[in-house]
Amino acid sequence: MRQDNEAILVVDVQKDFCPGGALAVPGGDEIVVPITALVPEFKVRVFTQDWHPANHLSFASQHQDLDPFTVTDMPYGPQILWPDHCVIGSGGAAFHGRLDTRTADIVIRKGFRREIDSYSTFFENDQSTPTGLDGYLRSRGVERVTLVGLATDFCVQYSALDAARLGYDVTVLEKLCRAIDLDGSLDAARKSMADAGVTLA
Ligand code: VGL
Ligand code: ZN
Repeated sequence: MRQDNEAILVVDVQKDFCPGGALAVPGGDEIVVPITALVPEFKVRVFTQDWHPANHLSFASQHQDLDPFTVTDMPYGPQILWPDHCVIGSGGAAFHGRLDTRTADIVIRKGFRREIDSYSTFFENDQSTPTGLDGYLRSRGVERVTLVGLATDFCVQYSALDAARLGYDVTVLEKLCRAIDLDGSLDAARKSMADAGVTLA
């Protein structure tokens, strides 16, 4: 059993990020059963869910003449455009069927504002709109967080960087994460996380 001040963050283990889903991460389903086995070791358990309205502006379908996996400018900076995914209430937005969600203390949803994408589970991509997770963890006395889930180079990375910036002691369990790896984004993510003092285990 882990200490009282340690939390596990299970990031976006949803059907759309697993093989067969709308934004499938290679091997995404391989981590589900081991994550389910690991969660009960922690006293504080947070699951997150990417949760977008059907007209979300991170979807290429909302931009004329732009294809998925290209980049556009949003008021808060460059934004990669994605295939439609994790649409609120859709089957693809559901957690993977082999993830035991009964063990979650809280589920944090993010990306539900049409105009702002959210990779981090702490702040949306404008880097100022909070999800409430920091307040939740602080009020439960959490000082150390362990991250697992999807995708290593997007939601896991940005969550880990924000957690480090907020003063948590952060570990990413790479074996229980999988990456999208667009144009070297996995290597870049590993370097950014290491530079920020995140432990890659
Ligand atoms: C994610 C791309 C778009 C993720 C979410 O969970 O890593 N990636 N939305
Ligand atoms: Zn998304």
